[in-house]
Amino acid sequence: MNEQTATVIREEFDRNGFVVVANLLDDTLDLQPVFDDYAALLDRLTTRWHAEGTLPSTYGDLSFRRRAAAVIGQISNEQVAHLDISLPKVAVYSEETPVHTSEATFKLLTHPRLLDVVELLIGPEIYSNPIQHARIKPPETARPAEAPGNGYLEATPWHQDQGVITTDADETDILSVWIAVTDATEENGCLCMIPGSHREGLAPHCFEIPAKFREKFVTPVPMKAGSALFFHRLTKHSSLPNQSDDIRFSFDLRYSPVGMPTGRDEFPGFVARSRQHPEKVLTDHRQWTALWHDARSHLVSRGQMDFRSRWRGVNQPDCA
Ligand SMILES: O=C(O)CCC(=O)C(=O)O
Ligand SMILES: [Fe+2]
Repeated sequence: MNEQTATVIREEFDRNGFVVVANLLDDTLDLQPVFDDYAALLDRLTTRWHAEGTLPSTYGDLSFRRRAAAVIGQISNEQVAHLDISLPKVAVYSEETPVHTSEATFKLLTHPRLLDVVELLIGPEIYSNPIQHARIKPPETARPAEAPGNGYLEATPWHQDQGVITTDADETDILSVWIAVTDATEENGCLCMIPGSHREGLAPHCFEIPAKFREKFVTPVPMKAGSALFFHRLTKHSSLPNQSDDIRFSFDLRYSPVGMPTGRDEFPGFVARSRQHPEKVLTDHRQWTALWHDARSHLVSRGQMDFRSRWRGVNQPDCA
C-alpha cells in the first residue's frame, strides 16, 4: 500500500468512523477457497440432518448458493451455529458444541492485505479477537413465518460493537472488519452506518440503540465481493433485511492490540501480526482449531454459563 492510499484510508476512518477498502481480496485466490470450504461443510451437514430427519431433503442438486438459501432458511438456531467461526454463546457446552474452523477461513483472518489495513488503524501488534462471525443470510422469503428469530440471519438492529463486549475491554481499541464474500447490496441486506457517530460515545442499547441516539444521516454501504469495511467500535451501525432471492455471505472479524482484554474472555484469540515478537504469530490453522477446542473443553468443565448482557437493567427511560 502506498503512503497516499494509507493516508486516505486513515483520514476517512477518522472522519466517518468507517472506511471501505475495495478489492482487498481476490475472487479466485481468496474467496473461492471459502466458498469451497462452506460447500463441503454444507454438504456434510445436510447429509447428516437429512439422515436425522431434521431436513426434508439434502438439496444436493442445487448450487452452493441456492442450497444454502434453501437450507439455512429453515434450520434451527442450534443448527445455524454449525456454520459459524465462533462457538455460540450458550448456557451449557459439550464437546459437540459446534465451531467451524478451517484453513480457508484462517487464511481470511490472517490475510496480509487485510492485516496491512488493520495495522494502519490500530498499530503493528495485532491480536485476532475472538468476537467473529460468518453470516450467511438467506432470503427472507426462504424463512417460514414461524422460524425462530436468529440475529445472524435477519436484519441486524442498530448497535455499536462496543455495546456487545464486556466492560473490561472498554479501553481496548477493537477494530471491526466486515468482509463481503458475496456482493452486499441494499436489496440483500448490506450494512448501514452513521458517519461520525464514533465520536458520540457509547449509547444505551435496549433491543437496539433508541432512535433519539441516532437521529443522523444514515448511509447504506453496498460492497462488492472481496471488499472490506473497517469500522470503529463506537460507530453506530445496523443491516438491512435480505429481500433478494440469493444469500448474503459475509464475515465479521475483530482485531485488537496484543495484550489488551478482548471483551470475550471465554473465547480464544491469537497473535496475527507482531513486529516485537514475530515468533508469537500463529501461522498454522490447526493450532487455531486447537485453541477453540481447548476453550470448549474448558467451558464444558465450567458447567452452567451466564453470558450476561452489559445492558441488563439499563436505564428504563432510555428504553421507553
Ligand atoms: O452482518 C450483519 O448483518 C451485521 C454485522 C455487524 O453488526 C458487525 O459486523 O459488527
Ligand atoms: Fe456490529
